[in-house]
Amino acid sequence: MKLYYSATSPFARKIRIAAQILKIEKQMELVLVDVYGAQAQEFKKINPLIKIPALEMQDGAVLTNSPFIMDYVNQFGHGHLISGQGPERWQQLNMQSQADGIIEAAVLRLYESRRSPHLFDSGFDQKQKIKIQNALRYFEDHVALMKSPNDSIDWSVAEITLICALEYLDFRFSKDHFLSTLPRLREWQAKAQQNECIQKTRPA
Ligand SMILES: N[C@@H](CCC(=O)N[C@@H](CS)C(=O)NCC(=O)O)C(=O)O
Repeated sequence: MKLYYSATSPFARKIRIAAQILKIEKQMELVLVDVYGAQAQEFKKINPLIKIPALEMQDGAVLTNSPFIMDYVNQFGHGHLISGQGPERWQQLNMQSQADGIIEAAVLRLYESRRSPHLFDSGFDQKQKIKIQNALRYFEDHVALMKSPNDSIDWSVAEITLICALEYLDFRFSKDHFLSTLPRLREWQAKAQQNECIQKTRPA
């Protein structure tokens, strides 16, 4: 397998964490891609959307979009990152979706902040910020449903995606102090950060 990634991409980080948990990282070659640089033209042949992550699977075909890639690596590694059936499955997928939404809104804010100052749309930025706050409040209220932050071996796609979202907010928007009024989530994050798979995949 080949994972096209960048060191700072939180979507790609989800897959790198999953590979560590599933102990398949030796079977996953990491290929660094700068989607904003000269490589973009070449990478377009792999993912026409020019987005990372993208995974070249065992049979050579390509899979894009991190939730689908999660599904594939979970099956490949015979893991338990996604429950097979019942309400727990939908709960995990919904939590993955909420945490992915936090990342998406944060990435949009980053892109907006990179526009020339006179083009920066503070209303758009504020809308994305509110989405992030709403979803974080959802996790604060549902933290009891999350698996133990101390033991990444037990994690599902929900915990993996949430920690990537929280660390991405710290990485790009630490000034916003998003967790200042969310003590349960803060505690969850502090414990989750002690896991080796988090420390090993953190952008330098
Ligand atoms: N839904 C996609 C989102 C992927 C995504 O937006 N990746 C960002 C990097 S974090 C990217 O490649 N952005 C380049 C662009 O949008 O032009 C996923 O979950 O994989």
